[in-house]
Amino acid sequence: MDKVLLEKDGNIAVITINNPKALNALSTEVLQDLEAAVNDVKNDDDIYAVIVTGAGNKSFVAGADIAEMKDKTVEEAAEYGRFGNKVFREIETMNKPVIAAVNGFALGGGNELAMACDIRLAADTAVFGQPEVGLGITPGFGGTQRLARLVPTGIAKEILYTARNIKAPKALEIGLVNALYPAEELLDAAKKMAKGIAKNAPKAVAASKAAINKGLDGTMDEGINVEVEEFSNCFATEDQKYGMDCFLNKVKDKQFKNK
Ligand code: DAK
Repeated sequence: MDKVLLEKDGNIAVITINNPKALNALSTEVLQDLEAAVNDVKNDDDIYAVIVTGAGNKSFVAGADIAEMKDKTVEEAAEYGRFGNKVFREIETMNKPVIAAVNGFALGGGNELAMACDIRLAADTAVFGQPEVGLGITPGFGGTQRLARLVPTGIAKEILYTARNIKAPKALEIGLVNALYPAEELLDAAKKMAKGIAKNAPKAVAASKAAINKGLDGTMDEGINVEVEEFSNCFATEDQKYGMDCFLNKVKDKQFKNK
């Protein structure tokens, strides 16, 4: 696994896309390594929050690998699209929060990867876009679906149809990213947020993520039912008893156990 680096620091994992010669483009090999890293952190009970970023200081991910894609048949393109979507869906539905630290170009599959994460923080030099129609294709790793859910539909359509890149301040203005930082401060800011999240009960954070995601796919009534289920299931955890005991006994320095 050298196309994706996995680093663990306490309860935080950092996944770094490492294909710098192609500005971290998502070749099949990169996607395979990304899936392995995602499975590793997903199954590690000591990891409470995950950061995804790109190697180097120029690019988060410059998209799917155009050189690899160019000569694909319809069937091969469908297989590539299904695999990329499977990996991104694993990130989106993972039982822990994922922060994208967008350190540069987030184009096509790069923007789609960032959108599969729960939260996007970006360098103030980052560039976002879905350039696919300029290459004769549609987005293929969930871009038509996630962008239209994240930003107003008309803005999503403008970005997709014009294939024009947008700069970080515009991405912030439309709500595509949560916050901007000077490039050299981005990873530390992402780690600070991840550590802040990791101080809370991991199972409650995971349940909140599941409730939000499942709820967004259905009606309000269905969403409320999901929330009731996720909320009540928390009462089967040790961390719920512990968290409430800490409050009642005025304990400030909590150490949840993910149990
Ligand atoms: N794929 C492959 N190589 C890439 C690449 C990419 N996406 N992006 C950059 N590179 C390579 C360049 O070819 C160049 O390689 P060498 O010439 O050095 O060998 C090297 O990275 C450095 O790039 P540049 O020389 O172009 O660097 P610049 O600073 O001048 O420009 C740039 C940076 C990010 C503006 C430019 O590289 C660029 O425009 N890159 C392409 C961005 C792009 O169009 N991305 C979207 C890709 S399409 C689907 C599945 C998935 C998808 C669609 C359908 N199905 C199966 C249905 C997803 C599609 C996409 O993501």
